Amino acid sequence: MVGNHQRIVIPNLEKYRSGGGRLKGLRCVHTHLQHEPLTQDDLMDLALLNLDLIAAVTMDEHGRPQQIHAAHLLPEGRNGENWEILAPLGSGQLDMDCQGLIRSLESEFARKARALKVKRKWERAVLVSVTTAPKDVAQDSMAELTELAESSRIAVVDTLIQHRHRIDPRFLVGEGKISELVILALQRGADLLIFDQELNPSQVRSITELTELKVIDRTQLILDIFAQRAQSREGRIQVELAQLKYLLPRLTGKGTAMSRLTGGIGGRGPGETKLEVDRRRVRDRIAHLEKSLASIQRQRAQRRAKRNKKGLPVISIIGYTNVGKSTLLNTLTRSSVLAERRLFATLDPTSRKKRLPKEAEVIITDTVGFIRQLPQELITAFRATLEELEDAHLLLHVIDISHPRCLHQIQCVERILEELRLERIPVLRVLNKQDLVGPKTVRTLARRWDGVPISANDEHTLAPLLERIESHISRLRKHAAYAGAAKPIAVSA
Ligand SMILES: Nc1nc2c(ncn2[C@@H]2O[C@H](COP(=O)(O)OP(=O)(O)OP(=O)(O)O)[C@@H](O)[C@H]2O)c(=O)[nH]1
Ligand SMILES: [Mg+2]
Repeated sequence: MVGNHQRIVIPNLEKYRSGGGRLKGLRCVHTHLQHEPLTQDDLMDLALLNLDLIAAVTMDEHGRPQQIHAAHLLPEGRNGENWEILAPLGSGQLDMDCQGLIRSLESEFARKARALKVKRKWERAVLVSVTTAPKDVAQDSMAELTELAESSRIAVVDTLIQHRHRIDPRFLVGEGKISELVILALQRGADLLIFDQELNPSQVRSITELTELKVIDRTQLILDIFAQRAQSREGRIQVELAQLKYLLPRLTGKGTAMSRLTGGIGGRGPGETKLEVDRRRVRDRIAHLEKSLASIQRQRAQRRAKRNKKGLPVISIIGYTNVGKSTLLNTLTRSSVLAERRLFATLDPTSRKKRLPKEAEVIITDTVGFIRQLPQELITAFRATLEELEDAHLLLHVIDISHPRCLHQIQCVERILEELRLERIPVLRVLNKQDLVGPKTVRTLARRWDGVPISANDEHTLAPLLERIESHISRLRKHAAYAGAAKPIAVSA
């Protein structure tokens, strides 16, 4: 390598081994012209490249070697430092056992990696947010990213938020932070970086190349959760479509970045082999999936039409993810749809009949939860499922009032309803999980948001909700009879 008096440029080392708790198998020995010991840049190279050792040789005025400054990485941080700088050696004292040192370091790194592996069934990730947003907004978003990761069975070993006035378009994070990230990941046994911000293809590539870690963003994480959750044939097709559409514009490059991106988390997602194919074949696959989806959706439309002919009022439960929609459906209709403390437990809509206390029979449907920045690919893929909401005569907007960010969640749901052009359907706000909040807060919120407080898991709390639903339905029925609305509602029952 040749550099100038300020810096050296390290060539591409991609083909050297890395990962698995091992060092790079390379030592970097270079000269320093001005007697200076190792610089910050040197230490950064050490960390970023995962070098076995970095050494700088200073020299006297005749150009003869004088002192050797060397440093190596530490398997465990010490006093906030991730490397050990060795005491400078004279040029005549170079009898250190380099091989032995590196061997013992490597075995320590490997032992740590093994210990982590035994403990982990889950992948380990460092979450990163690079943002110009205010601190609390960034922290809230990060908290949600953590929930998302955990819902995808990824252990969050650390988080890092960087506030910037300007975002670096190449790496997003500043270069200094990148090396901090690499070291953090190495020490905490993480092999995955998850960014809260959407990354463009070239950012994924450059961060992957620089860090040699798997890099994904929030969108990909959500897609991944959906991929794990999809049960029905329709759901699986929709998710694969969304994944492929997300991937297509990113299929430009080659090399490590791409294979990692397509590998998804733990090799889930569309899978590497399937995606080593070129863009044309991805497009073919998309076309094929769209065709199968269309045929499934025709059947679904027939079912819908049949249901509509029966003329039963349809009540759809909607809301942010994990607020208790499925739990409410279960309690209302005594069914046992999967309800879980995970984001996006429900992907496939479920419908159940229910007879309301006073009279009418209604259909209640449970839907997929909403989330902030719901990836556009998913909205498109799930359009048909979401369109079913158009049939609803009443939307129950379930809100988790025990959630610290519930106001944001409400706003987000209302925005998505607008985007789906559903805002003309009457909405009843249902304030769920009242058991987790003090009675005074419940009263205040019920007044402020004009909602009905309930505990979805406790049947005894549902009477006021049922009353409100009944009065809505009967008002609707009068209105429908009066206005001759297109949507027929059974007057019998
Ligand atoms: N304490 C309490 N917990 C509740 C209540 N309602 C639901 N939960 C819990 O909240 C979690 C999420 O419930 P789900 O019914 O799966 O929520 P969801 O809205 O269907 O979620 P997704 O389908 O993932 O969008 C579960 O662990 C429920 O047990 C409630 O009234 N009180
Ligand atoms: Mg659910």
